[in-house]
Amino acid sequence: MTEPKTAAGATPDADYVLYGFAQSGNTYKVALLLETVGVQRGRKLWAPRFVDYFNGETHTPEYRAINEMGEAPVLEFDGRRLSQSGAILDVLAQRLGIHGPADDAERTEVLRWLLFDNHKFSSYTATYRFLRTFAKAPDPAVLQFLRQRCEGAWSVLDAHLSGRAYVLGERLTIADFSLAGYVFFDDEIGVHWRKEYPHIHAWTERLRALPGWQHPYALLPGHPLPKRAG
Ligand SMILES: N[C@@H](CCC(=O)N[C@@H](CS)C(=O)NCC(=O)O)C(=O)O
Repeated sequence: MTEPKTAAGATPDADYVLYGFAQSGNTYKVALLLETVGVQRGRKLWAPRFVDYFNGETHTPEYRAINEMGEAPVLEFDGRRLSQSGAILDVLAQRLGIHGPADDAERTEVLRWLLFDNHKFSSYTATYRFLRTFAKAPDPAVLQFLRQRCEGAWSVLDAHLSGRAYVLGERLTIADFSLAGYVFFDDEIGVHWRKEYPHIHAWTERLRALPGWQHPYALLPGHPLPKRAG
């Protein structure tokens, strides 16, 4: 395994090295879990390794050797590298013994929400927010299509959270961390959770109250955007 290139200030002996960047809500899902569990346990569990996505790093052969899927996040631990935030959250819940499902029924429920998140909630929200915030001249028709898909997914979660503190009920699980990837970029998405999706708003407030909670731009390296190469 090649030596990880850690960002400035990273702890080289951290248990987990997280490849990612501040604008990546998919990276944030994992960072937020590691940070809040670390604060709860009084120990820093992870160090970031900055991925220069906006200068094309995920397309380089070197990065494809790290993750054949060419994506962030990647979690490095015990000499292995794992991609896909849902798989990473599942492994972390098992290894850290926290935020995982308590029985088979909960395991199925967690999986159901991780799949919904990856297929619809985070994926549409991320794509829409990317075009709206970072693309030079987004096609208005594409933006409108994606906005509708987002609103459908946001409505599903909002209805589900009515009368529930967290996705599985009263207990915080990895399903919450997964769905929380992009929700704190509300200004960049152009959504007013409190007015339009009050149950999502209340849930984001609960997450914000977790000891160790930080906004993705504070928790991960790369904000503000690095200069474009060339
Ligand atoms: N389903 C994946 C999505 C990961 C993903 O789309 N990552 C973005 C950054 S947020 C990425 O690295 N994209 C690289 C590319 O598309 O070239 C996960 O949950 O980890």
